[in-house]
This record gives sequence, C-alpha cells and structure tokens, in this order.
Amino acid sequence: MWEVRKEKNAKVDRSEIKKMNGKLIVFEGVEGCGKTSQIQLCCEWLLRDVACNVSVTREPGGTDLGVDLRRLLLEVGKHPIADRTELLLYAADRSQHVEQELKPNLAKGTIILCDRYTDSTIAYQGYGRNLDINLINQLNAIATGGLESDLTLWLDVDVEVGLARKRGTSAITDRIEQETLAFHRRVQQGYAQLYASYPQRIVRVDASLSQEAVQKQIQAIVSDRLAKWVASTKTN
Ligand code: Z5A
Repeated sequence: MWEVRKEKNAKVDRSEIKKMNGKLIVFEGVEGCGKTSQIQLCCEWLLRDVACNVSVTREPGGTDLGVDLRRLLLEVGKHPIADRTELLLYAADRSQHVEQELKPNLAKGTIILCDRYTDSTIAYQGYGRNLDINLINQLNAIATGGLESDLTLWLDVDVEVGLARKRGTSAITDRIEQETLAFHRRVQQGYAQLYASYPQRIVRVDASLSQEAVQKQIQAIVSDRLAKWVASTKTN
C-alpha cells in the first residue's frame, strides 16, 4: 500500500486520501517544458500507487466548446486575433472549463491534473503580450469564479531548451510557438515573478533533467502535499 511518511511514525494511507476534498493540481511552464509527458506519468503513478480518483484536463481545450476555442486561438494564418481578443477567448475557455469540468470533478473528490490555468494568462498575455496584469487578474477572477489551484507545479526549463524539444518532434507550429525568442523570454520572466509572489501555491520543478528525474521530483512534492491535505482534513 502506498503511504506518505511525513515524519517518523507518521503515515497517511490511501483510505484517508479518499476522504479528502478534491484537489486541483496545475502544471505550468514555457513551451516544451514537459507538462504533457509529466501529467501522464503523474496520473499513472496516482492511479497505480495511490489509487485515488484522478482526472486529466487542459486549457485551452478542456471542454467541447474549449476544443473549438483552442483551434481558433492556436491555428496559424486563419485570421488575425488582436491581443485583447485573445485574452478574452482564453477567459471564455476557462469559464466554461471551470463550470463544466473542474467544479463538478472537485465536488466528487477527484484529484485533477490540469495542463495550464490562470498563471498561463499572466505569463503569456501579461508578460508576453504586455497586457495589463491587474486587468488579467480581474478577468481570471471572473472566469474562475474564485477557484484557485491547490498546488501549481512550475516546470522550469530554459526557453531555448524547451523550444528545441518542441521543434525536434513536430514541424507544425502554432501561433504562440511562432512568437519571437524575446516573447518567450518575457513569458519565462512572468513565471519567475509568479513563483516569487506565490511561494505557498507554486513549487518549482527542475525540468531540465531527464523525464524520470523530473517525475521523481513531482512525486515527492505531490506526496508531501497529500500528507498535508490529509492532516488538515483530520483537524477540520
Ligand atoms: N496559452 C496562453 O497563451 N494563455 C493561456 O491562458 C493559456 C494558454 C491557458 C497551448 O498550450 C498554448 O496556449 C501555449 C500557451 C497558450 N502556447 N503554445 N504554443 P499547450 O500547453 O497545449 O502547448 P505547449 O506549451 O506548446 O505544450 P506542449 O506542446 O503540450 O508541450 P509540453 O507539454 O510542455 O511538453 P511535452 O509535450 O511533454 O514534451 C515536448 C517534447 O519534449 C516531447 O517530445 C517530449 O518527449 C520531450 N520532453 C519532455 N520532457 C523532456 C525531458 N525532461 N527531457 C528531454 N525531452 C523531454
């Protein structure tokens, strides 16, 4: 049976995890940081070793409407999209995702692994596109109805390394991948700033290492959080 050892003699077993409220765990980072691969590995680990209810989702594109919005947002050359229009489309995708997927799954006690959430909008539209951060915060609050992540894993890798990983696997690029290196560097700065501002919520993962080494860090962080969440469920 899987267990978390918080300290000597302190164990948390999976029957206690099942009594917890649902949790939203978000994976963030620049292109090619490895979110998609790590979410898959993390999901397999949670199902196999922790045996909890897990669901995997993403933004944009976590609902049927979101799939259409994702295509509009990322397709190259279809039509121009002004920066504020882009911001509003991401917000629309998020609002639908929160109502249709996130809230109902959290209510069932599910651990949700979500590929990107509100920090992406700060990093890409705020730092990348230079849109007003206060406005984005307000829009995020409207789109989420106040639903924040319980834990955000920032997969930190050099922009050049991430882009090289992406370009190594696919010749097809989307609207954001086609942006300049300077744009992607501003996005990275945005993540570094968010990490400095929210040290409780955001945990940095060294994503420059091998996939196995990155997954090991993630499992250690998530195990530690599960133990804390179980402990706080018991005291409430
Ligand atoms: N966006 C936005 O602007 N504003 C918003 O509010 C939101 C999103 C929510 C789509 O996101 C776009 O939406 C995104 C920002 C914007 N920009 N773009 N483009 P996405 O998450 O769907 O797309 P992405 O950022 O390009 O992610 P991705 O393609 O899914 O990549 P990834 O998840 O970070 O990495 P991966 O698919 O797991 O791995 C990429 C490759 O690297 C693959 O070949 C792996 O085998 C390899 N890889 C992964 N890890 C490693 C390690 N550790 N070593 C070596 N190679 C590795």
